[in-house]
Amino acid sequence: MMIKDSSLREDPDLRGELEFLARGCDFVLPSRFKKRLKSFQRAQIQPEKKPVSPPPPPIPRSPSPPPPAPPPPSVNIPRFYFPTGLPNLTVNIDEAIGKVEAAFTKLQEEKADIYEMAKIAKACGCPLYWKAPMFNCAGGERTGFVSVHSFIATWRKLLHSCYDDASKFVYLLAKPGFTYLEQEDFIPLLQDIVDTHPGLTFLKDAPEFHSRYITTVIQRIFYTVNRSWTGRITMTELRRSNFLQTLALLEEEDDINQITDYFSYEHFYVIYCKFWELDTDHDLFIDPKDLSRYNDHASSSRIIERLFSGAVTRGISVQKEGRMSYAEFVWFLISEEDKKNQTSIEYWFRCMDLDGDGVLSMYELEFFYEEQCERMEGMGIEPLPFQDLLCQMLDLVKPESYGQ
Ligand SMILES: [Ca+2]
Ligand SMILES: [Ca+2]
Repeated sequence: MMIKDSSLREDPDLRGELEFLARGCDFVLPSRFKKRLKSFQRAQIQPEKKPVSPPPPPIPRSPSPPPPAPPPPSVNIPRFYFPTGLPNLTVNIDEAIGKVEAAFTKLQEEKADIYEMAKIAKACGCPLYWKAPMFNCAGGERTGFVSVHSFIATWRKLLHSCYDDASKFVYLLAKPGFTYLEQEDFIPLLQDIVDTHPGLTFLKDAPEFHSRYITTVIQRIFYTVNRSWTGRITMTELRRSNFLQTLALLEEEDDINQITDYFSYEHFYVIYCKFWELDTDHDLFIDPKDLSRYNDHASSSRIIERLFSGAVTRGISVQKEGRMSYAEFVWFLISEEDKKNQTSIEYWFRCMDLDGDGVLSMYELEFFYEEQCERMEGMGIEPLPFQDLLCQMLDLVKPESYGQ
């Protein structure tokens, strides 16, 4: 039996069936039926054309919002990222606060000045030399003392948001709301160490050296701890370093020269004297000519040029004026004296990576070797040809791709 297409469309029952099928079905249809279904679907999509009336002007409308994202699968992933340390539920904050309050009751008018802050730091269970940052964070810097109320408010806030030493230390030292430490944030801490550490009492009569010592220690801290070279020490960098442990050691060791990391006065003295010798006009800056005299002209003029090019220093003043500050000299000296530490390796790598592509090419190595060869020839020593040296280096390093 043949059914005409037109009669098919008129049949309400069949139309309903077709509409149902057009919505989607998953049983197999005879091919003839499929063809009809297709033409029906097309008719549904394309509304009948009315050639007489002009099309309506487009109505500007905002794009419809995207459909809401499907709800996330209900899998419980335990929290694994704790930027301020792992919360310790066994710590009783009220008990900790009680101890601090008790320490304050022993003080006149329940106020602490910077000297009495030592007792408060110990009542808080902190290393002694956290006292100045604690004092300043609670507003002591402005008024010359901290009251029990202002300190407890600060300390309670800290205990509720910081769960390990690194996060507490950053909270105390950083500018309000910051999660990293910049160089100047360390000044009050170090000034307090200069003022109160028994190993530095002789500095009392030499205030002009306070800032030099403080600058040196800050540079050493950033040289070792700020492995990202950003000028900002993060909590993660602090946790990976030995800085907080070293700071805590200061309290037990009266001879500051025993603390060879960061704080040694002898180390400062050596670094500063070397700088003083080079800085003949004592304006606290040296130029390439001054630096070339370091260690009996050991550095080549090409590497010195790179040292002043901004490859290993920050700030435009250096590049502009071709001079190196005392702070930058500290970095140079540590890198020069200890070529094995990570920062030192990166320091010299940056100097030699002329095009800054993160790879030392044969050309870059040859560029620096060339000048040393000339100098050796000048001294009557026959230098090793670069090719031979290169072979030795390639054997040693075994680079993944040849020539890099
Ligand atoms: Ca100078
Ligand atoms: Ca390169």
